[in-house]
Amino acid sequence: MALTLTEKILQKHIVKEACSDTTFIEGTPIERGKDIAIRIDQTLTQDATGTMAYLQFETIGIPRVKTDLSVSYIDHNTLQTDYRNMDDHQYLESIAKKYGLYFSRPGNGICHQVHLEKFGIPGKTLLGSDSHTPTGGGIGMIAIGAGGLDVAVAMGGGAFHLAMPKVIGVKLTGKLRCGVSAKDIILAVLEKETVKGGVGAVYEYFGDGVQYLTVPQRATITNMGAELGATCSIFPSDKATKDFLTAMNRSESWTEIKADAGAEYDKIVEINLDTLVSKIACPHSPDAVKNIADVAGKKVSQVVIGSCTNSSLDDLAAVANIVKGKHIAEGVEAGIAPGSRSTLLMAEKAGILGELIRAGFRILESACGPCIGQGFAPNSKAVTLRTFNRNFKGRSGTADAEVYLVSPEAAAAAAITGTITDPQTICDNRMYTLKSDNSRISMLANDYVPALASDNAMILRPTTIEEGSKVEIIRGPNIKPCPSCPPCEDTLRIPVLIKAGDNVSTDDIMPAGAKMLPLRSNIPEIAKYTLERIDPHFYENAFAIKKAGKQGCAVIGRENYGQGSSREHAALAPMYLGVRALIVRSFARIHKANLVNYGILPIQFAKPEDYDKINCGDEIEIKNIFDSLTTGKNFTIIIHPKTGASYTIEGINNLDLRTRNVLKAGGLAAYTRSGGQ
Ligand code: MIC
Ligand code: SF4
Repeated sequence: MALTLTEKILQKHIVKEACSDTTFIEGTPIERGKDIAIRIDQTLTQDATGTMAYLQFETIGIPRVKTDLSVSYIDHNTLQTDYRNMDDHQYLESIAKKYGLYFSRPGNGICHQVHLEKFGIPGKTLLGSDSHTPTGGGIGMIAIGAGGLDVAVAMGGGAFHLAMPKVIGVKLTGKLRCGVSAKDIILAVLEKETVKGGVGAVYEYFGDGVQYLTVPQRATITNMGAELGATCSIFPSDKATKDFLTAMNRSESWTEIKADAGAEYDKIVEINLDTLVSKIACPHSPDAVKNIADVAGKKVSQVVIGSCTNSSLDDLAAVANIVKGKHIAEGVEAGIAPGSRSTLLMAEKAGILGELIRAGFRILESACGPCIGQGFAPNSKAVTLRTFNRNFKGRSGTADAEVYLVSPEAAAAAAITGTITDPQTICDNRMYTLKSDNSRISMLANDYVPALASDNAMILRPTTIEEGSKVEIIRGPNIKPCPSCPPCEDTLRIPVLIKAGDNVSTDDIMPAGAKMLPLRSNIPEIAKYTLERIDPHFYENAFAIKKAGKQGCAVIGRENYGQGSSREHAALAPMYLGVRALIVRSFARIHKANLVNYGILPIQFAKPEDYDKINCGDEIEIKNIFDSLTTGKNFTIIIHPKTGASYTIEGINNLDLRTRNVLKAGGLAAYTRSGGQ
């Protein structure tokens, strides 16, 4: 039977013993929506989610990670305004040495960019405690973002559980024109599919147009599959993949993988690259996409190039081409953060870095930086153009800034003109044509590249078990144990403290940025900022209920609740404050899994209009919870309004058996301790 690439890789990784249904037959499509468990070959963590992940991993009590390869990256918390960030770095380094992980030192680059360059292998599975882990799909991996606890379980050899996703085919035809780039492809997909179009789906790219895209370009596209809400996105592994791996001195990692001829997709989205134009995502959502020509002329005060989406050598070269011989326009501040140390070295060697400095770019560290609100915040009411993947309100560090997401070419064009400019109008100027592929610059076929690309001096290799056994874990005073979840109860009667709208992001639930990131290892402290963007009094109200020894509280949301980051702090902190149930119209995938891991009931309204009836301050009573979790029956919820008569609504119980058992056990840690798989 003809299989999609996604099915082929997932089938090879099914762990039958861990699935509730063990009837999979190799070569036959797995029923969509069916709960599956897969073996994880590689894991990655970054420092902002890593400390919690490793605190959990330590409790598993094994001497060494059980994956083929696990990497701990330092790339998020590099501002270091006091001891706390570096304390975290030291904790993570000592953990890596004790348990046999690779350790990518601060300065080595952004996890996704480095993983692509140094570790990604076509056909393998990768689980990462960061929502942009699907970047690895650019090299033909099934690469999935998850909460730290799920990654800890995978490092301990446990399977990763997910519902078999739908496979949406994206057919690319033709070739990108000058000035149009990979970023425009994914923005075009977002324009069609929206930020919730990908929930429960994998986007698989195919078609004649694929061959002309380099791996870094493909990775830009798979990276932003996270913004579609997708489980992951994937490209086949072909000649371009081989060229990339060869340039990285890793040709032995290459294998060809592709979908079978005649593979059937659940749906097909078509993008014709011959006619695609430059796009822009407008404030404050990655799917608020327009043709850049429609907003051209708007004055810009800031431009930032970088992030795991667009910080490869390809991207830097594209920028250098456009700014060559010119300067950053007066009134604009421009910054650029190369994605990795290798990229920086290669850009230096090719003369690209010098060109950027000459043009007036401020060179930022190879790290997440401004993408997560760590420095380079825009001015008040700024119009800032960024090559990043998210433009949620306030994420830049400036609440009233207007953040637009664009390609490196469009960012460069705005940097020199001072206004939003369609790069197609100025794209004939190419100096750094490392290899001409008609549309874009490629890092391939450059004899200086492999030597620099294989410089691994800033990656510590795994220790032996014997070496590891002698390592003492370094724990700074800000690293506090992960709080445990309350036991599951049969009846909950709890007040609604927040009623939120659509697309609440994890940035809204638990903000990031320079002030918050040092608190990532300290839940009682970080909990003080929970949901503050929606209700500044949430912490004190929830904490008062907790202190009074009551059962806790509930939060109501609409569509796509919890979109964005994988940070489990957005579930852990609410759990710590006593949130026991979330009732919404729909959830984002990773956040829903994190809620379950921390014992919070994720319930969906059976009738969407019931959302309109509930108000803040009403009490909800959820009855017979054990029965619902045992049998899979829907939840019965009695609403006791502040005024007026009580009424009953139904909550959908679409949780698979294992998820229900995790909730019954009071969260994943308790479930795992009790022997659950
Ligand atoms: C993000 O882009 O929001 C982050 C910061 O990388 C997060 C992880 C985190 O919150 O630490 C993500 O995408 O998962
Ligand atoms: Fe870092 Fe931004 Fe990428 Fe998140 S999206 S991993 S903060 S660069």
